[in-house]
Amino acid sequence: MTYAPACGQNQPFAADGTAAHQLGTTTMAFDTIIAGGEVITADGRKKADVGIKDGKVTAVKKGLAGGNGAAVIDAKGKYVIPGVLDVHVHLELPFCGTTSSDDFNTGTRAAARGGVTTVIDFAIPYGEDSLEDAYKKWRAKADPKTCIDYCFHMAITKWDRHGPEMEKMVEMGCPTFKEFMIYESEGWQSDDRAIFNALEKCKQLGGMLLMHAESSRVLDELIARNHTPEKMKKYGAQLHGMTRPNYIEAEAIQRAVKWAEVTGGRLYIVHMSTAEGADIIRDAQARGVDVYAETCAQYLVLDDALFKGEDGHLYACCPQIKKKSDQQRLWKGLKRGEVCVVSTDTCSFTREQKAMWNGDWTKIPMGLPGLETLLPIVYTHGVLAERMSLRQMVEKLCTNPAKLMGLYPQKGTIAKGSDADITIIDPKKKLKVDPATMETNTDWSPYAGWKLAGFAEKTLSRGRVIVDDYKFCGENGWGKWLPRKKAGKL
Ligand code: DUC
Ligand code: ZN
Ligand code: ZN
Repeated sequence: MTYAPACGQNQPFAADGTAAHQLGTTTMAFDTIIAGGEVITADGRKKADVGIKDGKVTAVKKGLAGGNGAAVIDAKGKYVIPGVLDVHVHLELPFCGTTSSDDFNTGTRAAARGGVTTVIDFAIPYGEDSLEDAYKKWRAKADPKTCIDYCFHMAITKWDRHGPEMEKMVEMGCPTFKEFMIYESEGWQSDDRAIFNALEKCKQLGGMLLMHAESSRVLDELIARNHTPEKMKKYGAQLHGMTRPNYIEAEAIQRAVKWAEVTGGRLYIVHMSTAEGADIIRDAQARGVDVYAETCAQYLVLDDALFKGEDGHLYACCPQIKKKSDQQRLWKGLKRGEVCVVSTDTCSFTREQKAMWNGDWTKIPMGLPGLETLLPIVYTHGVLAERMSLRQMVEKLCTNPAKLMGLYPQKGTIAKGSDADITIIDPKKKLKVDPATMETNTDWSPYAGWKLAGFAEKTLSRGRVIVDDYKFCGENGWGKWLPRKKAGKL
């Protein structure tokens, strides 16, 4: 018997997620078999079937037989890849005087449609909040709504208050921390003392420090020099790029790398956007510094000419999109390895929210939607454009993020014992990006009108089909909190 489970049908699950065979008396070897596809992992590619039981992968080999009611998904001619991990998202984030428009529901529906099966958000303490307060607030926002598995990095915004809590947070399942070198006005900024101390502590605890690296004092000076009515009239949103030359990121990365080098603490540079940054990371890794770098899809395919357009302000994110030469260097870094993860920094705002800028670039809510288009962009502009192999794509989107964030091999691969988080893509089928038909809660997309291959034809989360025929069919609250023990290494 061969059939593909359709949206809301043939799902071997009861409403509470219990597998059907646990409810009835029939014993099945598998709940679901993904048959006849090409399975791609970071180790290579092979034609194989994938057998799934109780939400776990239990076999990866040719010729798995169905029977006893196992659902069979026909994957002939398709790529079967591990579900993508987007380890850098901001859902429902109070930021820039508003709140990002994708919440844990719309954001994770969009994620599923883009083949993403795990997200890691950032729990950020506000006011006098402790890390534990932030953790509880973020759990309260996420738990009822999230459609795929998830966890948080803990943002340290006041070293003296939050540093002593780091050990407890690791015990509570959060071994990755974040510091921001900018955002003084949001109350999030960390100075060198906080960075040095947090890296030392990460070393003791088996944790990792994620760093938003931009050099704040010089950045503030450049903003102040340009913040005049004449300049704003003349340059509009271009000032966003003009006030953040590449050295703003490069100097900050250099400094953070130095503190990692002398403390031995593991450092992960988030959303690296510059060629200079990639050079610094490569040199540091060659010296043996325990440092990793991610970039985001937008830095690989968009460039700062966009700020000149009428809608230029929509593209403001932080750090801002740079030049084509930076894109080329980041692609090269991905191929060679000094850039090891692609994420999105999803922080969506609607046109109405972006309009808050009213001609002043310092008031633009900064961020872009991205979860729904991450895999299609990396597949289309990376693999199909021959900038990386399929195997490398899986490494950067699935395996490396799972390893570094302490989720491997539960996530990030297709192997016996791993969660059955699986994305099936048709190698050739292209869809046109159209905000009107997307799950993401924005009325625009940086990629509107682009034709992209690599959208999820099907997405499975712990064995359950949550996207079928490119449409979301999961449910709110299906996503599980993922406690972790330690950060990992590559
Ligand atoms: N950058 C953004 O563009 N948005 C959210 C936070 C950040 O660092
Ligand atoms: Zn950031
Ligand atoms: Zn971010």
